[in-house]
Formats: sequence, C-alpha cells, structure tokens
Amino acid sequence: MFVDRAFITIKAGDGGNGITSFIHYKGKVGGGPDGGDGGKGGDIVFVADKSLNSLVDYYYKTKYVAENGSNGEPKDCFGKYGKDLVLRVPLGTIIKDRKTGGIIADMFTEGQRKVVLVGGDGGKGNSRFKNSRRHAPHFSQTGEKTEAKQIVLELKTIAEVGLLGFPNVGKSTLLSKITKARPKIANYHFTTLSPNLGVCEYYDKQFTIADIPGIIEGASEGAGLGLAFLRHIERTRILVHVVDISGLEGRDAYEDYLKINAELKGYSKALSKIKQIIVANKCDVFGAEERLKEFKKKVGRGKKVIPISAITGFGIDDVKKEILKVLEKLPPIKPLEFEEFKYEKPDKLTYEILKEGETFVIIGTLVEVLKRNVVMTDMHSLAYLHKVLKDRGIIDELRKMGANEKSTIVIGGEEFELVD
Ligand SMILES: Nc1nc2c(ncn2[C@@H]2O[C@H](COP(=O)(O)OP(=O)(O)OP(=O)(O)O)[C@@H](O)[C@H]2O)c(=O)[nH]1
Ligand SMILES: [Mg+2]
Repeated sequence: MFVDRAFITIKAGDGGNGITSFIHYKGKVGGGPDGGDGGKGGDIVFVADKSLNSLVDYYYKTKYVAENGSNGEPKDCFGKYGKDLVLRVPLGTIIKDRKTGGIIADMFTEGQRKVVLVGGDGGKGNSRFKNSRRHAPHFSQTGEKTEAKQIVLELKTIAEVGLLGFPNVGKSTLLSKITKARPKIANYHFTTLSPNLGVCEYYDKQFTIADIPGIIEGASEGAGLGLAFLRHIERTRILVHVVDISGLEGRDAYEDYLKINAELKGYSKALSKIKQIIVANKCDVFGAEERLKEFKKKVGRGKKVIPISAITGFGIDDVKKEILKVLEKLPPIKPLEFEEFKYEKPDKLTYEILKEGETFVIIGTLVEVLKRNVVMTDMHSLAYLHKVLKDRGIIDELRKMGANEKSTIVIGGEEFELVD
C-alpha cells in the first residue's frame, strides 16, 4: 500500500526522578545525602532515508513514545538516560504540527536528522540540595514530564523531473527506458497507482525523474485518481508532458494536452508555471507522422515537440538531452522555505487564580514548575513555595480577590491556608 500522509502521536521520554538517600556507614547513622539525579528522557528524532518511498509504517502504527529516564540511585549515581526513539521517513517528508499546521521540518537530504521533541530533564537528587544551612535535605526533585504531540507526516517526493499525461500514454514505459526503475506497464488505464522514482544517468550527468498516475479531465473534481498525486511533482524543475500520438484510443493528442494543462492550473498556479517538455509518444504506430504534424501545428511554432517511441527506443536520447539542457539552466531544487515551528518547553511562568466560593485555585505553568520543585513534607521547601507566592504578588492578589485565613488555596492538588 502506498501512503503519502500519516497522522501520528509522538511523545519524548519523561525525565527520571532524583531520589532522596543518605550515606550508610556500617554501624553508623546520619551520613550525608547521596541521592543521585534522574536521567533525561529520550528524544523523538526523525531521520531521512532514501531507501524508503512510502509512509506506510506510520499508517499502521500511530503512537511513538521514547524511553523514560531512570530514577537516580544512592551513592550519587545518575539515573540512566532514556533511549532516543529514531523514526525513519522517506526523503521529501514534511513534518507538521497537526493543530496549527506549522512546518517543523522538511526532510530533504539523505541522513538528515531532526530532533522534534526533547526528552524531559531528570530531577535533582537530594545531595544537590545540600548547602551550609541545610545539611540533610529530605527531598529531591521529580523528573520533568513531557507532553504527547500530534503531528502530520506528508510526503512530497523530491525529483528534478516529473512525468505528466493521460493514462496509458506510455509514461511508465518511458521511465523504464531512461532509468533502472521497473514500474508496472500494461495496456489499460491507471496501471500506475502510486509514484515511481528513477535515476537517469547520461554520461557524467544524472537526474531523478518521478512517474505518477495518469490524469484525466475532471481530475480536480475527483475523476480517476484525482489530483492528489500531483503533490509528488510539485517540487520538480521540469515536467515531461507525454501525449499519445497514435490515436489508438480515439482521443486527440492536442485536446489531451489542453485538458491536462487546465487540470494543472486548477490544482496550483505554481505547478502550471513549471517548464514543460512536450513528448509525443507511440510514433511507431501507423499514421503517427500525419498526426504529429497536425499536433505540432496546433501547439504552435514556439513550442518544441520531441517525437519518440518509448517501445522501440526512437527519440529517447533526444528526451534525455533536452531534459539535461533545460535542467542546466535552472537552479537546483531547494528544500521548502518556511518559518520553523518548534515545540517549546513551557518557559514562561504563567498563572491564573480561579475563585469558587471560599476556594481559590491557582493554575498555570508556574504551578507545574512548583509541583516539581516543592516537597510538601519539607519545611524548607514549603518556605520556598511561600516566598515564590509572595515575591510574585500572588498573595496580594489573593487578598484582593477576597481570600482570608478561612479560605482554602489549592496549588497543584494540595490545599493550603493563606499566610502572609
Ligand atoms: N505502440 C506503442 N505502444 C506503447 C509505447 N509506449 C508505451 N506503449 C504501450 O502503451 C501501454 C501503456 O503504457 P504505460 O507505460 O503503462 O502507460 P502509462 O502512461 O504509464 O499508463 P498509466 O500508468 O495507466 O497512467 C502499454 O501497453 C505499453 O506497451 C510506444 O512507444 N508505442
Ligand atoms: Mg504508468
């Protein structure tokens, strides 16, 4: 099955917890703190791989979670780092945030790596909280939790040249003649159901060429296989527009040519502006010469038409030469230009106070950070919490909102009384 779009959920690993532990000497109590830090969680990393040509793996499996960091250990031992989860995608995959549509990466070059989600930081062990006043901290920090994100993977094949035309005109046959690709070829419409990619080598030069399913009139309204596959020739520099000059199917090559161009324009202006090389195929069929003359006349003098027979090989070299000649004058394909969308860790400490009768609930990213850093059973830690609330003006704000000594203040699921 060919899949060129997939919706998946990814999550980096959580950070491991720091631990609370004390040195044990044989026969003695009261050694210093030796709780180690938790390990960092694994990242979600994407890697571009040219040996892949479809996103089918991501159609069947849609959830990807990197390993969590391990908790710290006694004797100041760090917890193990969570393993990164490496996800391989075909060259030309565009990674987007599903909610905003923001582009995170264009996986354009072989081996390109992109860290899309960073694992959570490990929490600090209790030995890190030791200082001149606090000799035996009975608390440690929990690891940072990460959030799952929904992303879209979209494949936009990278090829310098695209093959365009009605079904059965001989696009796949031409691809098989100029490259080592072996696409399915048969005498019926829609033999090709998904893009095929090939590399054409001509002396010391080469180019990549993509063959897509044929297009018919009304494709923009969904006729035939529709226009979805045009996405795969959107980035090309040149389109080889193949027409069938044999008349075997009872259609007129010039009308086909106009219809395809109209569909192209309907799909995207940019695509309709890509330079086209017109190739008249099946010149081996009886009567082709006459029809070729007619076709050339209708297309107009300014436009070059290359007569070929993909089956006999007639004119194939001319097509290669023309492609290379035109390519030479064009700049190479570049990755997309976009403003990168990044998943940021919540660095802005925001809060909001919600009032429900005599209960005041504080929510926001500030609370998430406090939850990690404050140990409810530790006096010093609680004093720190109070200082943060005071310094940030939250206590004053609570007073203004009508909170008093009888009120309940809820922070991260814990209940407190108001103290100045
Ligand atoms: N006589 C003649 N037949 C040809 C030539 N090129 C291709 N054919 C035949 O035309 C038929 C269609 O060829 P394909 O290469 O599968 O055509 P396509 O454009 O890829 O078709 P779809 O994948 O269905 O869009 C096959 O039976 C080919 O053998 C040619 O130069 N001369
Ligand atoms: Mg084909």
